[in-house]
Amino acid sequence: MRIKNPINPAAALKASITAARAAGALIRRNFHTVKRTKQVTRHDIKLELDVRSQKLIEKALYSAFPSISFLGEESATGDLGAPYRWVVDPIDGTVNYTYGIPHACVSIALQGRAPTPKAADYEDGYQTLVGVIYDPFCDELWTALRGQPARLNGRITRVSSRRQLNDCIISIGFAKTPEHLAQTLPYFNQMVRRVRKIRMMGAAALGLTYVASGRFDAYIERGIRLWDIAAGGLILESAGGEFWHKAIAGEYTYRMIATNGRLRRQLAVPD
Ligand code: LIP
Repeated sequence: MRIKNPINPAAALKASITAARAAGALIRRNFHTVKRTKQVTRHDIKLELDVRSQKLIEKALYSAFPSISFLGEESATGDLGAPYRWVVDPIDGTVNYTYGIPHACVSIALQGRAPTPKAADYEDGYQTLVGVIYDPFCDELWTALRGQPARLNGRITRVSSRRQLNDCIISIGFAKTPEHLAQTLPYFNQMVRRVRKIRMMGAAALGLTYVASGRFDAYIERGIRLWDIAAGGLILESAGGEFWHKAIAGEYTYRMIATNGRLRRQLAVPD
């Protein structure tokens, strides 16, 4: 499928960086303020600030690209089957942020309908063209344009070259539902004996960028959502890594094995 009036990826990257930095500043400014919750469940918290951050990002992106639809963690606008869509997590790591743990970020991806089914990254026919992840606490900005090397604060960044699990630090995420927790615990139990260390950081987008920059050698999570992984997946692949993911039950829900490109067989998760 050929898209009429293709979007200029470099211009989309510029607009995404501006929006990510603005949302990052909002998140940073409110770090020590009382957090107003919008929704609290057994394993998750949603803040009013999640909505404010998303509104700020949506406004900034809309002013630059009024025709592109918007799929955010908090809400969606426009035709989500359109040739292009933004996929945004306004605060990834909200529970960390709520508890005053400075490990959270903004994640912005631009996706387009793939020209052929083979070129699609996701089962619904989309591919990620631009990825931006900004950590306002470490002032770290990861960026990627499809087909170009990934960058951290402007410098090319690469995955690690470790091949043996017992040399590796892997990250495992525990999603929000009792089912995903129950499915992940036996895997955690198995892996903790086979790797150097396991880290559970609570922000999927940073989990992917940490693999992209060789800090982790792999990151695994079941029950993760598209807005948590869209930008990070492109950044990881553009840094030489492997971003294996598969749609599972639930809207925009996936299971994922993200690695430095040398470990998936050793990490394989039974169905
Ligand atoms: C979080 C993810 C994390 C996962 C949490 C939650 P949020 O995203 O980054 O990996 O384990 O359950 O989904 O809700 O902070 O944007």
